[in-house]
Amino acid sequence: MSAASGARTGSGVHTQVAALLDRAAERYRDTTAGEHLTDVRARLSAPLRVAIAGKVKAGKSTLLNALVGEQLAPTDAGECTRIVTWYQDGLTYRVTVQPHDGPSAQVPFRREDGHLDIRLGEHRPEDLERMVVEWPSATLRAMTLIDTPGIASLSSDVSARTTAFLAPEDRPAEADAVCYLMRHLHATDVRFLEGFHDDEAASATPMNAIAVLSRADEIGVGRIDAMQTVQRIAARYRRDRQVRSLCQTVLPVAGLLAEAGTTLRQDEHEAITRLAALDRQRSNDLLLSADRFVAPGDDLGLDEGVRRELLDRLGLFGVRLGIALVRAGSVRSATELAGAYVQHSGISELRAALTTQFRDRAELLKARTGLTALEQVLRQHPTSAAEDLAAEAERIRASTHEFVEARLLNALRAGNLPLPDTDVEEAERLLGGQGSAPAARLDLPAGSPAEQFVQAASAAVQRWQRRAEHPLSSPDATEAARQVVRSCEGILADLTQAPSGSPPTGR
Ligand SMILES: Nc1nc2c(ncn2[C@@H]2O[C@H](COP(=O)(O)OP(=O)(O)OP(=O)(O)O)[C@@H](O)[C@H]2O)c(=O)[nH]1
Ligand SMILES: [Mg+2]
Repeated sequence: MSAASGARTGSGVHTQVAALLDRAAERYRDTTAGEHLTDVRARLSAPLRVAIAGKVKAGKSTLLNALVGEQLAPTDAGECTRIVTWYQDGLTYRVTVQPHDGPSAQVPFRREDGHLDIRLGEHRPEDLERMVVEWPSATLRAMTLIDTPGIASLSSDVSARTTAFLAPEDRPAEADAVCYLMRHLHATDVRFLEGFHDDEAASATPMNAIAVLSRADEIGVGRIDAMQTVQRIAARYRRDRQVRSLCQTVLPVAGLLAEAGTTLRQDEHEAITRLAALDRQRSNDLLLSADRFVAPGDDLGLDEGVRRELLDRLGLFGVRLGIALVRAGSVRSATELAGAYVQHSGISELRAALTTQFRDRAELLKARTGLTALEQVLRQHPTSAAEDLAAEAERIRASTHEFVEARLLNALRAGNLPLPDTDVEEAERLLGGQGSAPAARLDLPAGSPAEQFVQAASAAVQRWQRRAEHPLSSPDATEAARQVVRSCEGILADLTQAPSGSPPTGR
């Protein structure tokens, strides 16, 4: 990693919070608060925790499977869908259940047709606080994914379990960030997103949330241009003030298509090819609805069971898309068809957003969770011996530039600063709103020569310096401009510390 890659943005605050938590754990040694602080400290070195949340049947588990590239999370109506389940990287394959009361226990599991089949035995889902699936996986090495039961469901105790997990009242949230799935934007979705925000300065912060318009292929009623329609809807949400103040971005994703793409089998490609060979009139009739597609009939060369399975795996849109691609000669093998499904699904864009918005700022997000946890302990177990810790926590929040950037981004997104729209857009970018890497901040292609980065950063410093000194600017706008200058100077400092000629890499 070059000096330009993150000395300033990530590790500064992380190191400070780690040192503070060490001191706090020592101060509270031999107490339950001390034990808790030791756990909180350990979280700083573990992968970022991203929860996947949303209403019942929003497509959470399917999306998780698509991200991991394996069918780990159950997508049927089985009892396991009612348990908060952690999927984390491990040295070996192991499934453990953690009851609310009592010791954790390993449970047996097996792979069946690619699915992970977990046997709970005598454990009842409602008695379990969580289930942990350890699975060696590159995706999970970068971030632990937490599948949560659907909220606002008929079964209110299941909803309550998820809400208590994501936004607990008496302890810090277990997840550092959330990927929230919604099929349309409803009031309950808005309430949920508001609830997840941490209590920092009592203002909602969109930094730790990404919204996904899920089951995107269904929004355009399965039409072949469904994904374009849904792209337009997502773009509209992204411009919406309320949505912008609640999450980083809104992306449409057809998780089912992505899951099928990452796990497509040869026989599925063959079935699509056979359907593509049908007379057009015949196939159009067949694909009018899901019911028609699986209706009994044997003149297709594909029996009913196969069609039903194909529909489960691809949805009507996926079947139509596959047939169109095969007919157009755009795909000639199972691998090419799999690639096309992945590409159409929007999962790559989501992955990129998870990387720039969450993974690249994992240290800041984790530091924030750590600080919130510490502040809670200090409030719940006040002691005069810990007063300096509270002061230090406050100092880190108030003056560490990463936190200042986060607060400013938040205010900009909420429309709370009197700046023209074009300035808001540029300020957001320079503060890391599109990703914290220098390329994202300066809007340059990632591989650009170092001089170009220096030039762009210097020009931005000058531009925002002038804004900060403008006599007619309001005090808030002046302060915001000063902080943007600080961010740009930080980028410059990192750049000039980098070995000469080396292009800046991601933070
Ligand atoms: N067409 C289509 N169907 C999907 C998509 N994602 C999920 N589904 C289907 O929707 C149903 C629910 O999917 P899940 O992934 O289990 O949804 P969930 O949000 O985890 O559901 P709960 O955990 O029960 O709340 C399944 O039948 C999936 O096949 C998608 O992108 N497109
Ligand atoms: Mg589920």
